Amino acid sequence: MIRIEVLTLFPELFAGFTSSSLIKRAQQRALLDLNFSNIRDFAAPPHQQVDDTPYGGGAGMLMKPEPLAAAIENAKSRLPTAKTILLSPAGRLFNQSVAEELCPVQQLILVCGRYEGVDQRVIDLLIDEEISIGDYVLMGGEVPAMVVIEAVLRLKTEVLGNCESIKDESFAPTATGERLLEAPQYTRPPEFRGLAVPPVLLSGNHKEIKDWRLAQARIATQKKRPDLL
Ligand code: 4G4
Repeated sequence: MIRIEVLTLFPELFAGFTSSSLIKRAQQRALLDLNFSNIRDFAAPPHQQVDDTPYGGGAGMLMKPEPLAAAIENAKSRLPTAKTILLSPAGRLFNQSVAEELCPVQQLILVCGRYEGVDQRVIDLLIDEEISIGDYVLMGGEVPAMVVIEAVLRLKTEVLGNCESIKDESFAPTATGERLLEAPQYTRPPEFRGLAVPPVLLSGNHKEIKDWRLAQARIATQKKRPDLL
C-alpha cells in the first residue's frame, strides 16, 4: 500500500484522474490511499491569500511561504515517513528509472506549485526532492503530479506485481541491458487497408517471433530515438 498526499490549490483538477480505472482499481485492491489537501485551507482568514509579489521585483506572483509550509507540515504529520516532492521545471528529469525508484516508497507527499513558483525557503526547509516531467513550463504542478502517480502506480499494479517492470516493454531493460523502444505491434484483422500483419507474428514460432521483435525494436530505436542506443 502506497499512501500519497497531493497538495494543490486546484484539487478539482484531479476529479477525472481519480475516477480513472487505474486509480479506482488500485484503491479497491488497497494498493493505494490517495488524498488531496487544498493549500488555501491553510491560509489565514479573512482573505486566505496564498500568493505574494517577489522581493527584488519581476513578473507575476509567488506562492507565499506560510500557507504552503503549513499544508506540507500537516501532510507530514499524517505521513511521517513520507518523501516530499515538489513538481518543478527545475527538478530532476522524471523517467522510467525514477518511477521504479519511487515505486517501493510507502508514503509520498506531492507538492503542486502555481503562479511563477515557490518561495525558496519552503523548498530548503521542507522539500526532499524536486522532480520535473520534462523541459517545458506549465501553469502548475498538477499535471506532473498525475504523471508521477500514474507511472508509479502502473508499476505497482503490473501483472508481475510489486514494482516489477515488464521485461519487453518500452524503456524496460532487455536481457542484453539495452533500453529499446517497442517493436511494432498488431492485432486483428490480419489485413487492414491493404497492409498485412508481418507473417512471422502469425507463424506460432515463438523463438522466431522473439528474435524478430528484438531486431525490430533495435530498428525502431535507431530510427526514432538513437539517443537511447
Ligand atoms: C514550481 C516552480 C512542473 C512549480 C515553478 C511544474 C513544469 C513542471 C511550477 C513553477 C510547472 C515540469 C510556474 C514555473 C509550476 N511546470 N516540467 N509549473 N512554474 O515538471
